[in-house]
Amino acid sequence: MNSLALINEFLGQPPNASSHGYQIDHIIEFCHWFMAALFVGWSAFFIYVLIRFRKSRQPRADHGGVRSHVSTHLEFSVVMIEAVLLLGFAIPLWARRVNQFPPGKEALLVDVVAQQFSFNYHLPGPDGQFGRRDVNLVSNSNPLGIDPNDPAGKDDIVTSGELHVPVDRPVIAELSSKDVIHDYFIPDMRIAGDAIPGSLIPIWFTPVKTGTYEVVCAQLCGLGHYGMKGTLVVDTAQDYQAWLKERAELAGTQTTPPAPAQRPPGEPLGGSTPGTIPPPGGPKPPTADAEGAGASPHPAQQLHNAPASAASPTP
Ligand SMILES: [Cu+2]
Repeated sequence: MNSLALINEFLGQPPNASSHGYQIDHIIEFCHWFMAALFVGWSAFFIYVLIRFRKSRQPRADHGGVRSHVSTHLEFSVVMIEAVLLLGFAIPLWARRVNQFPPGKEALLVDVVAQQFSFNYHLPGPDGQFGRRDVNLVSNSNPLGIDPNDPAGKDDIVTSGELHVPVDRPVIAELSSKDVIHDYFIPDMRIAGDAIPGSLIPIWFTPVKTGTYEVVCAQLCGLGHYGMKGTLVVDTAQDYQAWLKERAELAGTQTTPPAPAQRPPGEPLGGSTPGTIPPPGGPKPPTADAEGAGASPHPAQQLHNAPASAASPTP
């Protein structure tokens, strides 16, 4: 489905690649045209008033004011259009996003654990079970703290930076963070969600076009925020299976998952709080390993078993 998207294109919005994105694009496009009409209308009215009520023509102020009801009707129409936009389009679209998750069996489940300054992915592997994650097991070589003694975690896939998903299959991503608040944003998929330490926030989308898309962090999360990017590759079903196989083989040959991304230039060394540089001679900040690992109890397990409606985040 193609839509007239002149303003969206003008604003630099990339083409949509998800099943629900067209609706979002329609709303954004319509709102911009509506605001443009309002801007032109109110500007014309303002200029008319300046001329019509100029001092030379109206030397004495008329305290009776306007007697015509045109402006009242206009204002009522604007309120009606805005109410229709909000109640008829925006709220139903939002409700579908947060309440109507696809069944866990149909969807691809992935845990996204953000950290300064990269996104880690945890996939359950062929058994469909996520291995236990423990904050105390987090280390540079085990960035998600996966318990090596949990049989469910033996076939799990951990990757950083790049995620592959199959086309035309819903993806449920459960977001959490190891350090500060990040935001997992895939502009082409028209989806974003905050990754908050101590919270599990599920989002879902269905990619409809194969390709390589940019993932960015949309919360100012530290000095290296500008470099917090990743890649989402939407594969055909065969390519996705091949990627899974490759990842599984890689996991077999190397006992440790890939190390987290290096700190981008500009970020102070050490596990200090983002954006803060410890004063000279001050106490040493704790290392990143000692902090929360986003290793929430077991992120996706509840999501798999819970009814779809229960998977929505509570405000
Ligand atoms: Cu971030």
